[in-house]
Parts: sequence; C-alpha cells; structure tokens
Amino acid sequence: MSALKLKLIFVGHGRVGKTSLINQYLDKTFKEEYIMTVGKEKSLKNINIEGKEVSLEICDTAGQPDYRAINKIFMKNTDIALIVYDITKRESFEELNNWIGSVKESNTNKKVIFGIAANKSDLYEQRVVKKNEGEELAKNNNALFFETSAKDYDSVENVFLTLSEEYLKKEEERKKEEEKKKKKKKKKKNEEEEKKRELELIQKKIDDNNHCSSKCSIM
Ligand SMILES: Nc1nc2c(ncn2[C@@H]2O[C@H](COP(=O)(O)OP(=O)(O)OP(=O)(O)O)[C@@H](O)[C@H]2O)c(=O)[nH]1
Ligand SMILES: [Mg+2]
Repeated sequence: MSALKLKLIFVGHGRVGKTSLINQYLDKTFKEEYIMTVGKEKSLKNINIEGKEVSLEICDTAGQPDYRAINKIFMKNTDIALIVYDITKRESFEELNNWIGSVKESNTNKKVIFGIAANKSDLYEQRVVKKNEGEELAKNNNALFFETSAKDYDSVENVFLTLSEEYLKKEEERKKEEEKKKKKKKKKKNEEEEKKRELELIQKKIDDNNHCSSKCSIM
C-alpha cells in the first residue's frame, strides 16, 4: 500500500525558530547561529502512525518581511500548518492571527489542521507571552497548542507526531461521515424505487380492472 502524503508547512515571524525545529526533528541537531531562510525549503520524512505509512513533506518558509509575499504560493494544498511564535517576542505572538488567515485564504476548499508552537521554552526567564495566552488563542482557532524548545528533541518530535495523528483522525471521521451520507442516499433511492414499483403494480391492477370491465360491458 502506498504511503499517505501529507504536506506540513511551518510559518511565523522571522527568527522564531521554524528552521531550528525542523532541523532538530530531521537531524537531531541545534545551531545557535541564525541563518535566515530565503524562499522555501522542502524536506521529506517517512513515519509510521498506528501501522499507517505516512510520507511527510515538510515545508519551511521565510518569516522575514522581505520574503513573505511568496509564502502564499507555498501555502497552497497544505494539510497541516504549524504557526510558530517565540515566547520572548510579543510581536511574533501578535502576528499569529494574520498567519492563520493567510493559510486559510490559500486553502479555501481544504480542511487544514492547525497547530501553534510557543517556541524557545528553554528561555523561560525571558518569557513575555504567558502560556495561557497561547492556549487561549489556539482554542479560539481550533488549533492544537504546543510548547517547544528547538534544543529539545522530545518536545519537537511530539509536535510532528500529534499533528499527523490528528490529521489521520479527522480524515477517518470525514470518511465515516461520507460513508454514512452515501448509505443514507442509497437507502432513500431504494425506498423511492420500491414506492415506484408499488405504484406501478397498483396502476397495473387498475388498468386490468378497467380492461376487464370494458370487455364485460361489451359482452
Ligand atoms: N534558545 C533557543 N534558541 C532558539 C530556539 N529555536 C531557535 N533558536 C535560535 O533562534 C534563532 C532563529 O532560529 P531560526 O530557526 O533560524 O528561525 P526562523 O524562524 O527559521 O527564522 P526565518 O528563517 O528568518 O524565518 C537562531 O539563532 C536559533 O539558534 C529555541 O528553542 N531556543
Ligand atoms: Mg528559517
């Protein structure tokens, strides 16, 4: 059976740690130096979720204002969007709604799973955005909330797994719902056909009666 392909896009303000989170997940490495992302970078990773093969296409995007215009093109056909902010930079948190709006605009006919990552949790002494502010915003946007540190593999792996699991769960629910609708439609069609057959039988009886009575009256 071929693997299910999922496109996971990382968006958010510049320097919040998008690339670092991806590097930690893919290579278990963390670099202190900042190398700004320009445009988009794509990586592939195969994972197994409850026996299902999933091929994750991970798209890193640029957060710096000069490179943002092009992001909307990359946001198309996204299955999962992770919006990242830095707990030590309030402006990165205040932009979250804009990022969510942009992803929604670019995916009008698709159900996208949203996640919000409050990154740099290791810098808790410099925290300016409270955890409950992030949780509240996630709740209001039907998004899953994570606290992450790109320095810590476990917190990072959990994000990728949970979001992929959530996608599969929602997909399963959608399939069940579609199956239900199909069954209901089929049942309705069968009932209508049954009714039609009954009516045809009644009509045939009436016609036979009419035929007989007209014959009888001639005789
Ligand atoms: N302490 C700490 N530093 C982090 C963390 N994540 C990223 N950084 C640092 O923050 C800086 C920016 O990280 P990047 O991953 O390049 O940020 P980005 O969001 O990809 O930035 P753009 O590509 O410009 O959009 C780098 O110097 C990283 O080392 C983290 O969880 N904790
Ligand atoms: Mg980057």
